[in-house]
Amino acid sequence: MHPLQKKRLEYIPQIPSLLLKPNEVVFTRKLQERKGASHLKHLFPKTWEQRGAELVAGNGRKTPLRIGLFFSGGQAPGGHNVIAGIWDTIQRISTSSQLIGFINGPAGLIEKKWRYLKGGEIDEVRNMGGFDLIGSGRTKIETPDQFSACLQVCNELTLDGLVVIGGDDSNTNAATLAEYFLVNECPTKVVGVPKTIDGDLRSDEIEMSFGFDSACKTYAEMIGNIARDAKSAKKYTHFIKLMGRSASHITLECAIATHPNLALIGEEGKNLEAIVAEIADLIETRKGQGKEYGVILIPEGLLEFIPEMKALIVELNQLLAKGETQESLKQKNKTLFYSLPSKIQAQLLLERDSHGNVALSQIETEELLIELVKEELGRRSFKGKFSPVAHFFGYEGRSCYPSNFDANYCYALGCMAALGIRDEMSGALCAIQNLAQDQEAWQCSLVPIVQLMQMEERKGMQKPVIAKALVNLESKPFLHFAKNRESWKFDDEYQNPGPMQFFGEKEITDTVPFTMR
Ligand code: FBP
Repeated sequence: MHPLQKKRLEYIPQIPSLLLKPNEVVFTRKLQERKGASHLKHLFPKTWEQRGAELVAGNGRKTPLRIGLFFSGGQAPGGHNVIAGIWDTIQRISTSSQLIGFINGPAGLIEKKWRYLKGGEIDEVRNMGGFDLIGSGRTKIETPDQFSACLQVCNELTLDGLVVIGGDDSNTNAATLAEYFLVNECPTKVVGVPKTIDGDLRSDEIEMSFGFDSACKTYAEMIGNIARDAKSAKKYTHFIKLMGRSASHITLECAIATHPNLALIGEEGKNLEAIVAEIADLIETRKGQGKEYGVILIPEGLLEFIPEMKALIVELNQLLAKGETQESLKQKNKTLFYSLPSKIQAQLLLERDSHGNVALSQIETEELLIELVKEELGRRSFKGKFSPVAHFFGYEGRSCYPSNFDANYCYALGCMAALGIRDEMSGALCAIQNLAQDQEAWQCSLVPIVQLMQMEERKGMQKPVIAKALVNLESKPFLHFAKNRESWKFDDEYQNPGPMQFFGEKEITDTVPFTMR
């Protein structure tokens, strides 16, 4: 075993001491009024009324628990620590407690594919990246048969609780399952854990989804290296697409960490022409300074924010959901579609996932921009050298070692999920406030998922879903970025954060994301 792997396995996550004494704490409902859209009340009659809960001192129940869990959606560093946190907590409550892992995501629950998870194998994945202990999947639980299969499996396995470790779509699944179980008098409680490197599962109470910190640190290291290489070789303009399905949080975080020459933030809503002109201007001006190189960050979700591309994607989604083709597009969208390079056309038509999302990670936006910028420079009779290199950083950041922050955060989330189930909370998401502070200041609560939901069009129909948190253009991190980006364009203030650190000075090992501070 690699010595680093050995060292990481031995790392003890730092969490609020309260969470280590499950018998001395309880989740208690908060007194404040419930929040959330009242038009969802009829869809969630049982869970809509529920208020959030906070962890306070009290006598916790000591009876053994049987908990099932699954990972859902894309990998995010720290997932295994959620499992470790659940396991350790239920063992601290009673050594007769049992943990069941459903295999390959929600499909494992529907198809009754599961196995007991035991201490020994959990010890082997503590502080490790990936979801390989039980796998993950993107199946949406939506048909009446799927709901009734889930209920039957939870009843047969006599589960006290089910933990859904997932992002916005997966926790939408958690909310609908919780409601269905309550309506049908199934005793299994459903608790969610906020996972996604995209960082878009956020609210006033959910300061961050797990995995974002580790993924951004991995990408920032790579961007920093490329920037240094660009400045040394002085011959390439690097177009780097960064994962993060819709929101541009990852790009913003990495931009603040590395100071690229340009970082596009989808939420600014620029049209394609303006984006291409901005890049061409950058290249021309830098050429004037003798700098025929550069680094440009592109968020994976950019296309969905470009007004004309968004209209095209929305119409395509509707047509594909009805089994129709691009030939039925309205004229304006059709003209745009056929004006795109054929590779991009094919990528726009790729199969949607079971939640109706377009496969943005597969669309080569970086290549599209390179092509359009080449054309634009041609129109401007640009005389300099433009040698673009395209990169996509995505999967490399999803299963890396979790940072100390994610290792700690995930272990704490796992402890909370187990306690939430013991205290019979359902349809709630684990949330920790004050994450940027020392662990003893962390405040642990459960947020009703329905509070985070709204109606959106999916696969051509209005569906209740958790609203994705986009980059707030009024927020401190964005304003910091906006204030500095002009000088980053031309002054090459590249930062090189280097590899994520686990040992040594706390100010290097235990940093939290810039966009969370
Ligand atoms: P989740 O929202 O499920 O966490 O997934 C995030 C993500 O990594 C996105 O950033 C990306 O667009 C997508 O998954 C890629 O999905 P896939 O693994 O199916 O290619």
